[in-house]
Amino acid sequence: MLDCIFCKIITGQSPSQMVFQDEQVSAFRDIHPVAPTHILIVPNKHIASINDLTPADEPLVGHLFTVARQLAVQEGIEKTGYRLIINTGSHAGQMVFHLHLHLIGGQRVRYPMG
Ligand code: DGP
Repeated sequence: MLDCIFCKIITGQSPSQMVFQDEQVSAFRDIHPVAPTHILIVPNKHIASINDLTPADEPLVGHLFTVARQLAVQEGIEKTGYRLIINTGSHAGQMVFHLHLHLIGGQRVRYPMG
């Protein structure tokens, strides 16, 4: 997607603090962190939201979660705990319409974010 900021980050056209990338997903630090660890894990292919997933995406969605777990270990927060959030649509406050998993931790998290 030409006008998608996350697509530009994934391809390196826009800067980010990338912490992980493979053929399926990318993970980079949120520009407005709400906790010491705030990482966004995104599919490399453009999927606007959970509403746009198909059964064919199930392995990709599973991979998003195992990468989140791996990054929690890398950040040293797997034992203290962390929150995973996926906002979908306007009532949930989704601002960027490229599916992303927020990985938030490193301090006691408050509701709803951080
Ligand atoms: P959401 O409300 O779930 O759509 O959250 C989108 C998040 O994306 C928000 O926490 C801020 C973050 N974000 C928006 N633009 C950029 C950007 O250009 N770079 C980075 N690293 N994060 C961004």
